[in-house]
Amino acid sequence: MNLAAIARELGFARAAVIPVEPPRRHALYTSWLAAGHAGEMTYLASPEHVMARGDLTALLGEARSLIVVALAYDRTDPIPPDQLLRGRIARYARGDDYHLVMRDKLVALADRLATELGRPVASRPCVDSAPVLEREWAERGGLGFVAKNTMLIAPGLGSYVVLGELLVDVELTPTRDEPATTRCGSCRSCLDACPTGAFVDAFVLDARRCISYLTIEHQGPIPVELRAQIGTWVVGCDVCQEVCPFNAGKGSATPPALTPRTLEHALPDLAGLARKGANQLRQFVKRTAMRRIAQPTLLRNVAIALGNTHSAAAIPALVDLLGHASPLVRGHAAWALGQLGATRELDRALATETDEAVRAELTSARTQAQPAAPETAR
Ligand code: B12
Ligand code: SF4
Ligand code: SF4
Repeated sequence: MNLAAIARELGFARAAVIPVEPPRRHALYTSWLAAGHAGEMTYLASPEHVMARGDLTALLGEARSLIVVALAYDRTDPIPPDQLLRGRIARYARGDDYHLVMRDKLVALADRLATELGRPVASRPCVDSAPVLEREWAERGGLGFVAKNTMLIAPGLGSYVVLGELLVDVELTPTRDEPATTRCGSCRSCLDACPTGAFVDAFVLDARRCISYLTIEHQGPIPVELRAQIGTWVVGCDVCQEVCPFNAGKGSATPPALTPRTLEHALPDLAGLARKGANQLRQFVKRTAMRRIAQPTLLRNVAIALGNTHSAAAIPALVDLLGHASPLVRGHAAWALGQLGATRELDRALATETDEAVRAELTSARTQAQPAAPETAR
């Protein structure tokens, strides 16, 4: 049976096999949790989750092998045909939700395995939120190496890949079992380029400062001192991958489902997004990875991005967001208006706003208001 060929047929860029055995980096995971780097992602620290990450048989008792796969996603940035104020959505989130795409493909892989072996195969597909040390297993199987930016880099492919695993009750031939060495050398471009300084050290990320965490996982107000550094990222962040020399090439073919839906799903018109009603927003994120983000959280991010355009053209959309039902959205719209020096709009809102937290944001924004630039900038 040629597993690599089957995986390729199903659209996976790479596949590897590891025997079911204990991970070697579980202690690094628990020390990362102990340092508080997981922030509000409390599910990562639950005793069941921590235990299962150290024992693959907790997920499938009869597991004999772990197949780990990489799916490549589109790395190109479209060129907008207009001068609209545009935000940025991380590349992995621009097409269909990779969790769904990956799961379907892993189930298809299990079916193919059963057909090849002529017997039923007990299996468990895992992707992302499953308690699996995905990067370690990918490295162990020979898919690539864990880099200083903590990404799994597959040489020849780069890091714009998502990972998935299939546990099976079949003893398959392991693809590799020698330790991979990182190929970063003396490079530290990603560590220096991170806008929020989220790397505590090479290989160690404090999620609490990461734009990906702040825009997707973190509920509630974003710490004021990090808002300006978020730039125009609305969902996720790719900076530490954009600067990486291993991503310089064209990459591999991407399954059509993972290519960006539209220009708006890559570089959204921020004012247009700010003005979408609940149904339109639901439609916009439908079957994408963005569907997991609550609407007020998404609009909070849009408000910050609008403020970070430093363009007076963002003011009308922010005034609309000041009228949103969610105090979270209103508070961040206030901050953004402060960045744009929109003192008149802030004064008007202060005359009617009753929510204490929003009033505090308005007052602080009023104090710090900078004059707006007449030009538009991305
Ligand atoms: C929590 C989480 C996050 C958190 C924390 C990320 C982090 N770096 O820890 C946040 C929300 C910030 C995040 C962001 C992103 N994520 Co995320 N995330 C996860 C998740 C669910 C768990 C990761 C985790 O356990 N982190 C804790 C650390 C300690 O574990 P680790 O990252 O596996 O790190 C290992 C190595 O760093 C190694 N290690 C530690 N010290 C050292 C030292 C040396 C010398 C070496 C060699 C190794 C090493 O040991 C660790 C344990 O095995 C995984 C899915 C999964 N189940 O694993 C996806 C996952 C890591 N994320 C993914 C993606 C795509 C992203 C983003 C690119 C999304 C985006 N564009 O916004 C960013 C990238 C940010 C970054 N530089 O990591 C992909 C990564 C694919 C890849 N090629 O690596 C994963 C694997 C999901 C998937 N199924 O594809 N993510
Ligand atoms: S995803 Fe962005 S914010 Fe997070 S570590 Fe990478 S560069 Fe920094
Ligand atoms: S930018 Fe440099 S240091 Fe960072 S992951 Fe890429 S090669 Fe490694």
